[in-house]
Amino acid sequence: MDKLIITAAICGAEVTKEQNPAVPYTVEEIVREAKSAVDAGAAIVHLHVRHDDGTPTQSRERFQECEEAILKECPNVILIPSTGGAVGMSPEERLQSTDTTPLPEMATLDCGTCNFGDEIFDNTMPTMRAFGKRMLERGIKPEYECFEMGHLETIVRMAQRGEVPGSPMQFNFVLGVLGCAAATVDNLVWMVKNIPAGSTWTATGIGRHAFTLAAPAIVMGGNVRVGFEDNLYLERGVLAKSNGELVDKVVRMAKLLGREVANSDEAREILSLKR
Ligand code: KMH
Ligand code: ZN
Repeated sequence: MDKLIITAAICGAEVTKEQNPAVPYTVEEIVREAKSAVDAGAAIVHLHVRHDDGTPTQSRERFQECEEAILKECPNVILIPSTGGAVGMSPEERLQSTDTTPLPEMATLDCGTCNFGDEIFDNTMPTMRAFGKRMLERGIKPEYECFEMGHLETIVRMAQRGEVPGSPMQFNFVLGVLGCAAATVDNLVWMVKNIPAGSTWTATGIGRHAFTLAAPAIVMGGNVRVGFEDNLYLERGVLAKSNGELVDKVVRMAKLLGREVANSDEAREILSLKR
């Protein structure tokens, strides 16, 4: 079994300091949280950025500033900037995160429209095609975000048609978003059974499912994402003081279950990234 790749989703677009004071907004706070996650064992940082007041933004300049600042502190980390942004942003706005210098090695590509709490997260087929085209042209490897079973079937078909980058594909199964597929082991197993041979995958459990989905992913040979974007608590009633604490819990789980943790270069090898 390959080593375990841990991704830290350090910021997200929706969570706030009112919910957990350690949620980062400023460049300095984002660097602090990225470093805490990498020091704890994360090979990848999934990045959203904010204005200083916490408002989510997909500004190219803000991504550039944050990525440069993170890479100064964590020169080897793999960054996966979001092209999902926040609900309601236009595709053009969202794609700015694929415009930085150097280009990101990877970026998220969301695989279908879905409910997102009380709102709609809009990812039409033309939007997905445009994002796929951009990543094909720029050699950016997508991490395919699947919130629903149909998302997986759709993106695999689009890859077969050459509309988005194909084999080897990297999937992130984000389970437990209100309005989407639940964070159950059954759903995770269904997803994993339906990916093309040679693909890699990550499991992300939302809220209290962060660690209950991490455990099966570790034993099934998948990878794990945790972080404030997905979950603010270390355990029931205990807010995490940093993203590093959430990553450290996964590292400890992996150790207990006998799985080694990959560093960023090992993760590049597993994900077939060319640097
Ligand atoms: N903020 C969510 C609406 C991604 O990063 O690509 C979308 C999201 C997915 O976080
Ligand atoms: Zn995200």
